[in-house]
Amino acid sequence: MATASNTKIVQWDPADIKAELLKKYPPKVARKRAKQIMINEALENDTPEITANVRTTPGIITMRGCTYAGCKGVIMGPTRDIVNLVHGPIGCSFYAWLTRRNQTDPGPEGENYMPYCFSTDMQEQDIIFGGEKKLEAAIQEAYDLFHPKSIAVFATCPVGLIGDDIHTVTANMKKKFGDCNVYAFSCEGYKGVSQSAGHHIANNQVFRHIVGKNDEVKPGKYKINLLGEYNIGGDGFEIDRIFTKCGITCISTFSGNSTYDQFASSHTADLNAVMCHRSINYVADMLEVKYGIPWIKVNFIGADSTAKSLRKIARYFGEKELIDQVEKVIAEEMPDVQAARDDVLTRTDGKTAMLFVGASRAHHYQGLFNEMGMKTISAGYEFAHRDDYEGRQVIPRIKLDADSRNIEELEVEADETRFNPRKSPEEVKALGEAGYKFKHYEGLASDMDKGTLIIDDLNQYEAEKLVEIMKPDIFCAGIKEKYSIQKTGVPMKQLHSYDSGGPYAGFKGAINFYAEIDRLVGSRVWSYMKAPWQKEPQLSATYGWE
Ligand code: CFM
Repeated sequence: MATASNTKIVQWDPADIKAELLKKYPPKVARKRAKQIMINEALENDTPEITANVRTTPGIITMRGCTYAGCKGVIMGPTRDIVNLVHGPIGCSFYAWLTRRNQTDPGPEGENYMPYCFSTDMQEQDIIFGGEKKLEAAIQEAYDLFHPKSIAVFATCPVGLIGDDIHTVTANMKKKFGDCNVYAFSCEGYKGVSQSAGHHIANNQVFRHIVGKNDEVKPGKYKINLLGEYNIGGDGFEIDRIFTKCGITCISTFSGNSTYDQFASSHTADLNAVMCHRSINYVADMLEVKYGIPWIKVNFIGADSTAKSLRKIARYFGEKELIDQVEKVIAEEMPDVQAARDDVLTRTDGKTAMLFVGASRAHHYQGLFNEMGMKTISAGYEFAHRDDYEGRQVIPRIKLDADSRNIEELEVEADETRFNPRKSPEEVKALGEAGYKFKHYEGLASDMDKGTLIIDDLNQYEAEKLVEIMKPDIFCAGIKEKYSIQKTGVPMKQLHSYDSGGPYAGFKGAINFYAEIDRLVGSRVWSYMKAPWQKEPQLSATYGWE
């Protein structure tokens, strides 16, 4: 196997780059941003502290989204048989209408409401006189048309501002229908500093209103839930293919390609495999406390990570039959991966990448780039918390601010009849002594090289500066960054929606990714593009404080 090379010599000093990024800011802003730009020491658990999950300074063009996006779009959006009704203006509704490219497979008979955009279409008069009646009518209309098993209501900013009581409306409708679970999410866009608050709100309500509703024991031997996989570009389909081949039964995915019943039955699984730690760790913790299901961190982005995660799942169950089958699957899948890797390595080895996505992916994709011999020289999250950078061991030291306290923490206790520890304390101890980690995420910093730059809540100005100075061979982020980066002459790959590509997860996904990145970093087309003012500057200006 080819190893990632370090042929590219680092020509810049990270401290100089940091100073350059901060130079244009007024002093107060510079001081604040300085705490969110970390020069990595790669000291594993002893990385310097980074400031994260704090408000963006007004005036800065952030890459972040809102709390409603995190709740409706991210966590609940991929579930196909729940009618997801947005209480708010049509713009908010339209925004979360499948723009994330989360796919689903209902089969020929299955219910699928994902292609619809359900909205109360709030108008000025609803803002003035209140929107509860309109919401009630919309829930009734959705029920009459579709008779779904569940209707979820999502609050947008104006709903919180005018004080519509969406929880009472939904509770009344649930009682009225009798055969349809109706509940609401107070996920107004302004509720938190980013999408992250929306994840937490969604986790709480799914746990409160759906998880544990179906005790029926599903067939299958090695039963897991896959948490934090959203089936963007078909990633979840590839992971399911691999699980099926290995003989692993996925009871519920939170929430790619999922159904209401999957959530309702998730407490019957024996292990929670957490892929995106940021968005769903709350459900993992609550399932453990209430039902005794342990959780482990996995990652199915990158063929090597996929193999590692499958082995980790097999080791948990500890049965030879599963361990052997997993090895067989890896041995079957890897030759094609290796051939594709060997092919691209001649062109991609030594090239560099920058990754700025919401959270997990800026970490997970580094392994995939490593497989191509590519180094990540700078990365960061839009909205992750310190533990996603520095590892979960810092959680007790994270200071809660008013914005975090604003988000409800559910008080969960062991279920009186259904709590069942899947592993005895002795078994957990034995696995732990053998180096097996439960309930742990080591974060991004420990996987990045010394001297790399880790930047929280990167903004448009800093992104362009960073690219200008460090000239990566590829920059990965989202649609808001795509064109401004391409204009700097650097190829850009969207890691949220995958442009129109994917899947990139699992073994087949890795092969797809190698091919696409190979083409992108090998193309010089963006560097030929020059705007007239780049060829010939016509105007220049300075800020007042300069
Ligand atoms: Fe988790 Fe995600 Fe991500 Fe995320 Fe997202 Fe996403 Fe993302 Mo866009 S749940 S944190 S809120 S891995 S939508 S599928 S790509 S920002 S890095």
